[in-house]
Amino acid sequence: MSDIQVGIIMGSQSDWPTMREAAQMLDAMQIRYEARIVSAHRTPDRLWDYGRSAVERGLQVIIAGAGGAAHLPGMMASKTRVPVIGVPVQTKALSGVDSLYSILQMPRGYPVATMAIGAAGAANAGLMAAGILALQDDALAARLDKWRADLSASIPQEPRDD
Ligand code: RP5
Repeated sequence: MSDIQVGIIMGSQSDWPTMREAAQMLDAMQIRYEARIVSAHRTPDRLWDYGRSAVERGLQVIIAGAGGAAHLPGMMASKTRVPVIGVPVQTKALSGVDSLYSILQMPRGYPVATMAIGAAGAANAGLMAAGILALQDDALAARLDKWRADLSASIPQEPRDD
């Protein structure tokens, strides 16, 4: 069993600028992760192997991002009981609504926790993973609480004229 807690997977290199937001959040929370390109369409055997071995490798959360016909998060949820957080990557043709619907509408029995489209969704996926892991990790829970308090404190009371 490896010491990797979270697997970040994405359908393409072109998803990385979005999915890096999740990685940066995990870095900030000091969570151990790996990032891999695993395409449902282009590398289906890689997807299968990743899902088949996820439990035995000790992964606790999988963050899966894809765009367009975004089958990766749902297929991964079909293959492993490790919780899957889905990130719809923004697309040029349909602005990511295609990705969102592809990830969101799972059949009963195979849930994917679907985030918002794009960078905010990827960052929130990192935070969601942190919240799940914090249930069993007091030090991480303290880091997450501080991160949330710092964000709250950074919001000004009044708007300013720029
Ligand atoms: C999906 O197709 C990927 O997740 C990516 O968002 C999209 C486009 O991939 P590329 O053509 O940029 O490799 O599989």
